[in-house]
Amino acid sequence: MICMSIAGVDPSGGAGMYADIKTFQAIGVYGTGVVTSLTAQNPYKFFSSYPVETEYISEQIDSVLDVYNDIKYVKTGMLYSKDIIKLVANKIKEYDLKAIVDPVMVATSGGILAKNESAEAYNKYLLPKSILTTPNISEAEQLTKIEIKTVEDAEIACKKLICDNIITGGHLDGVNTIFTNGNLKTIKQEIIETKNLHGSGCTLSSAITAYLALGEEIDSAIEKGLDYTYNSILNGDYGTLIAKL
Ligand code: PXL
Repeated sequence: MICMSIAGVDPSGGAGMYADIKTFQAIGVYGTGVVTSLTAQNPYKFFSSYPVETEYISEQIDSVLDVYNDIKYVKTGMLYSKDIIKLVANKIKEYDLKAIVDPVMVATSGGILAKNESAEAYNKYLLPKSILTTPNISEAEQLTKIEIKTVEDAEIACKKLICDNIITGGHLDGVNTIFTNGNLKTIKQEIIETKNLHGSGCTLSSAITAYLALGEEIDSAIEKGLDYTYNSILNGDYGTLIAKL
């Protein structure tokens, strides 16, 4: 099975494209990776980013899908600008792909992963063509304009997001709020005391993508993805853990 990540590169390896590819591989899926932006960063400090021109992102996508035409599932990470979000939405339509969108906006270290225009562009162009989005609370707030302080707020935001979604609950006592196929539910996970969370969002959305590519239904892919990410955080070793299938 093959899937694709369209994301930015974190050269320190914990987040972004490298985290995605490592996660795909650990779960047993071959990963292809289209780069939207380089960054200079480590888990503690974000120095700068260097976005790739949209024409070149387009050429990368076409060159991979030209031969790997059995790719069905695509995960998106750092897309940075409205133009890149729009391009990716168009490619998803053109190639009839199933997209899992991690609408990353700010890195844990404070680095800017998306311009201010991005929330609107996600809502307008990409989320209507996606099968799942995986925002954290702050991203869900920007996408829905709902302030999220409680699980009830998250549930309201969940129903307002444009496609099926999981709002991750790292800042809500570990309560993940999930809306799939018209049903709302929560899954509570234990909070792990660690400073080592860099890339955990990337790991979750790529793990879900890999499980979907392996044929799991959406709810089971989400549960397995949550389990995989929990174990990765516990082991402090994202993506290299062999998944418990
Ligand atoms: O974790 C979100 C994320 C996504 N993509 C890139 C990142 C980060 C966080 O640092 O650097 C490239």
